[in-house]
Amino acid sequence: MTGNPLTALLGCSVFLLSVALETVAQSIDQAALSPAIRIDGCFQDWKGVEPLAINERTGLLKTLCLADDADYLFLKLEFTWKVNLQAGNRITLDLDVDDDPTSGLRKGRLGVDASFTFGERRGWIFSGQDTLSIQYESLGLVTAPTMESTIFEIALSWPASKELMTLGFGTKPMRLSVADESDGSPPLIAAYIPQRPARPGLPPISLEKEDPTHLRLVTHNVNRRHFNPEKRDAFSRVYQALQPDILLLQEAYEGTATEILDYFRMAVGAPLSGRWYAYKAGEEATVLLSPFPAAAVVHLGNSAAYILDLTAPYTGKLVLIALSMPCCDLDGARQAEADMIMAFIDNLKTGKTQEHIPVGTPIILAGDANLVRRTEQYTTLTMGDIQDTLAYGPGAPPDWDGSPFLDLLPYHLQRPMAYTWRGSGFFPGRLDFIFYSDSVLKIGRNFVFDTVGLPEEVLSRYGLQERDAPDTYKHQPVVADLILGN
Ligand SMILES: [Ca+2]
Ligand SMILES: [Ca+2]
Repeated sequence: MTGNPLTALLGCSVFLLSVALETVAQSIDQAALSPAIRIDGCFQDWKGVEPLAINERTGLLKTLCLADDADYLFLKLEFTWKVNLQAGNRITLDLDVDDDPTSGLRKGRLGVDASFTFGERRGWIFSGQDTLSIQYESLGLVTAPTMESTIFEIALSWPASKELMTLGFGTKPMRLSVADESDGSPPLIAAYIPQRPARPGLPPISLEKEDPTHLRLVTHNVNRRHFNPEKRDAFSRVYQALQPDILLLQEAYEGTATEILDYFRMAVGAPLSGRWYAYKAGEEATVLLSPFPAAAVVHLGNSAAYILDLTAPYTGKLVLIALSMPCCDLDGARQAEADMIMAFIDNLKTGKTQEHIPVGTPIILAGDANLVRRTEQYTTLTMGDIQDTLAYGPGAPPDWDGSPFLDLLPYHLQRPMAYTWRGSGFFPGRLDFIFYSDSVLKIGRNFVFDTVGLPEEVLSRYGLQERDAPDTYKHQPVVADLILGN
């Protein structure tokens, strides 16, 4: 875990637990064949998978591990220093999918049938006399973590490309190479025979809360799409299926809070019946819809804090910080906002703000944190470490027991992935997070909601169409059922 020790401490501990439960019924042999890799930026799942290629000399590349299952080829790449996998590098994967130097582009003893340069986010398929320019979709590429790291895990989908399927990708021995084309260092080269084991332990898919007393929080960056008439049916079906009790939107610029509540009330129907409250705050138009009145709403840059007065059968307060942090290359602004948010929480807990909360009040950060580059922002949001201590104070571990916030790390229901954003150009990424005070709050069912690839039976059970989730927006709804009280 040299790449991201924090992930090991936080979100990945949840992962360890769930893997332990899932794998309990497997025989040792099955477990060895099928390590149940999940593309989540945590690497305990690779335990026992030995590197097939090692570079002991200088240079960026260190080790390459490989694994596979029925659906994916998995790579684990370790580097000597931290990189952004999606920009500013010339790390290139060459695939000889049939281990045949006579098919594809000849490179040493490889006949390269597909090539992909991660830092340029593009590649090529060499098919007969044709060279096809490709982007990540042609390989079904998913990588993690989305932030900078010294270690990454990568999935390629076996059937993503017709050309590679024709060559027998995933059905025969293959050979591959990972090179740093920015220097002349030797590539990591490995031969591999896919085993294609069935992935164990996917439970039956069910969207309902496990208990009616749980409060379902759904967070979703809708980026102005919520009032688009062409999107209305997809939004309606998605939210009728998810039945939110607390709906947190980001970038819901159009409309007042009440207009947005009315829109979702009409679109979604029953779950939003009764008395509901609607608030809108923050430079990036976060909106909170819930049956609870807010004792205070505090602007925190693009983000905002909502301090809710819970009503029967719940008691006390609930602090919800809607994350909508500055995007993309804006590392400095994103860090400043993370600092401001964590300083606000520290001040709120220690009675230094106008608002007051009882000791032990659950605190949740949820939304689009846009963590696509530097890792310090993640450290700030979990550990409470503040970078600009002159402006915001020293900071402190944010949970009531002096521990960090837990990173919930929800997964897709139908695939071993944790990404929450899927668009063109950049690879699918984990941009949306739920961090929370786990010393005083438990979370039940939780997942990243995607309709693509859900079994037909599940789609029809919930009245969904397969394109509904991407037809709302590139960000996916993230769902967490809060277990409040005793
Ligand atoms: Ca993993
Ligand atoms: Ca070949």
